[in-house]
Formats: sequence, C-alpha cells, structure tokens
Amino acid sequence: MSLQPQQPPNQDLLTSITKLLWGKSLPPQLLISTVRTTWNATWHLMMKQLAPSDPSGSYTRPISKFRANLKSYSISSLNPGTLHLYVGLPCPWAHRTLIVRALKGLEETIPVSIASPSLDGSWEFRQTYGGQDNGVYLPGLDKGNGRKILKEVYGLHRGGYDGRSTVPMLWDTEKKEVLCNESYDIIEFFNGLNSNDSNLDLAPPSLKGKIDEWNQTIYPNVNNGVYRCGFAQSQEAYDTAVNGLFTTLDMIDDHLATSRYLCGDMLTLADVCLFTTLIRFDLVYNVLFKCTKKKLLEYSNLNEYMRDIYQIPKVSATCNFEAIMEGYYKILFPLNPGSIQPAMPSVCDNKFLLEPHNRETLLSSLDKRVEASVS
Ligand SMILES: N[C@@H](CCC(=O)N[C@@H](CS)C(=O)NCC(=O)O)C(=O)O
Repeated sequence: MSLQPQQPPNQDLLTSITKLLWGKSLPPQLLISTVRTTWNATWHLMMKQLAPSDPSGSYTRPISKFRANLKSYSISSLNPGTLHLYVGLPCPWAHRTLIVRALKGLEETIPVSIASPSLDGSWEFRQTYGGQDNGVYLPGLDKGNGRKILKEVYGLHRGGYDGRSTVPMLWDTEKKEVLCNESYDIIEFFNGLNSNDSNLDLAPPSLKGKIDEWNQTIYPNVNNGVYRCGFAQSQEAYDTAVNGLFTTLDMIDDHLATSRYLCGDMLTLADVCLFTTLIRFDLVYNVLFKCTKKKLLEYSNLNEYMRDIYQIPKVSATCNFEAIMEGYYKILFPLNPGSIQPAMPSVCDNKFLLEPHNRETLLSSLDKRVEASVS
C-alpha cells in the first residue's frame, strides 16, 4: 500500500484541464492573475448577498422587520407556550435572549426551539429532539410549529412573509404571528416579566441612562463592530472598524479595572450584550473576522469579567462552543472557502472558564468614591 498522500480527485482533474488547455508552458503568473481576478469578482458578488455594504465598502446591517410593541404582554396574562422563542446557538444576538430567558426563569413560560445553520446560510431544524447535553443547549426540532426550516415558520405569519428569516424571533402561537425579531426588544421584554423563579431586574430605572450610554458605545463598535471588521469590503472600511473596536475594548478594559460590571456592582442588560460578543472573540472573531490587534486573553479585566458572567448559574449552559465554531467557520463560506475549522482555543475550555475570577471583591468606582467620602 502506498503511503504517498493522494491528491484530491478534483485537483487531478484541474491539473489535467490546465495541461490540456495551455500545455506545460503556462506561465504561472497568468494563471494566478486570472484566478485572482475571477475570485475577487466572485467574492464581491457573494459578499453582496451575505453582507450589504455602503459605497465605501463598510458593512451596513439590515434593519429588523418586526419591532412589535411587547408592552401589552404581562406574565399574568401569558399562558405557558403562548409565546415561543426561536434561536440559533452560533448567533450572538440570539444568545442574548437565551441568557435573559434563563436568568429570568422563563424556561417554562416561553419554550424555545433551537435551529442550526444550513450550508446555504438559512436556519433549519434537526430531526432530533434537542434539549441539553452535559447541561449545554443543543439544536433540535421546531417544537413551536413542527417545521423543517425557520423560513417556513416566518411564512406562517398572518398575511405571509418572504423576507429575511433571522434569529432570534419571538412567535405568538395564538395570534399566529411573528411578534418581534430584534434581540434588544426581546431581552427588554423578558426582563420586564417576573417569573416565580426570579424577579431579578437587569435594567432598573436608576441605571437605565447608564445602560443606554454603554449600549450606544458597545453596539456599533463591539457587537456590530466585529461584523464590520469581518464583513468589510475595502481596506479603509476594515481599518476604521478595527480601530473603533480595539479603542473601545481598551476603554472598557480600563473601566472594568475598578467596576465589577459595566454599570457598577449589578449585572445589567448592557453586560449581557457585551458578554455574547466576548465569549466568541478568541474563538471566531479574532481569526475569521480579522479582529487581530489583540486576543481577549490579553485583556486581563475583560477576560476575568467574561469568566465572571460565564460562572453565573445557567449562563454556561447557553454557550455551545462547538455549535458556535461550526456556525461561523463552516457556514460563512466567502470568509472561509476551504471550510476548515481551526482548533478550539484554550479560552473555551470549561476548566479555564471556571477558574476563580476574583471580581467579587471589586467595588465599582462610584461605591469607592462614596466609601472614601464617608471614611
Ligand atoms: N438586529 C438583529 C440581528 C439578527 C441577525 O442578524 N441574526 C443572524 C444570525 S447571527 C441571522 O439570523 N441571519 C440570517 C439571515 O440574515 O438570513 C437582532 O439583534 O436580533
């Protein structure tokens, strides 16, 4: 048996075709420039579909279509199962909703169906039940409507719908309509519902202003900032995005040196939003989205802050690192045409994530000022 590595069959075929067309004397430069031009044009074409951009090549995220007013729903008027949540585990926006649902103890009231990305980038359901493995959520069936793909669920919306079918999505099983597909609206709504298990408030009125301020910095520069790096279609667009991202991370890291969470000693919605980007940072954004100036591991405060949140009961169950990796490296074809998935970085090791973070001893700078003025 030969131990020589076999050439993939399509490579053999490609070699034969090039020999046939141009003979052995083909100048490699010509082949390279032809492939480069063709690939470049095809890449721009594919990126147009994946990530719409403005004339400067900067990624412009499409606006969510369903922004219903959710204030008319209250926990007392909600029958368990009336609302159904659709998510996908790789998606940082959907991840926000899974975390707040868990922290608010809404698992029984608002059941969830977890889709997985198919090779064409749309969301599909697996023919297995799903549930949890070692405590971690798994993709599975559509338990809300019994459909095979999420697009079909969106299609059931009263009056029909044929637009983008994104996660997260909140479905009203009685009215048969998509209530909302904007993550921040959904987490604000979940936070307002108090279950028997939890009356935790992740956005108390006294912190509302601070939360909004953080979100206004973190959304464009970090949450969407990593996408603006990865989906940039010009060098200038990438440079602007990457500078904005790392300047903001540097600033947050400094802030977290004296404050346990973004708004002081209390976890808020702003922290949940930052966390879902941080937990994906070294795993995918650093490599696939070219967020390369630093790894999250190099930021000591951000890194410990991330572990602090990961260790809050029920949060780690929402972090499925295998699914995140698969969702980005296998599905975002124009960014990773070979579909090769890199090795899991050590920051995603449960052992590392569960190490003591020692942040409980931190008082927010505000509290320190109050303490200093009292003593
Ligand atoms: N602004 C939305 C963004 C949601 C979003 O872009 N979800 C992505 C997954 S990370 C998606 O479902 N994309 C499918 C598509 O665009 O067709 C939110 O915050 O909920």
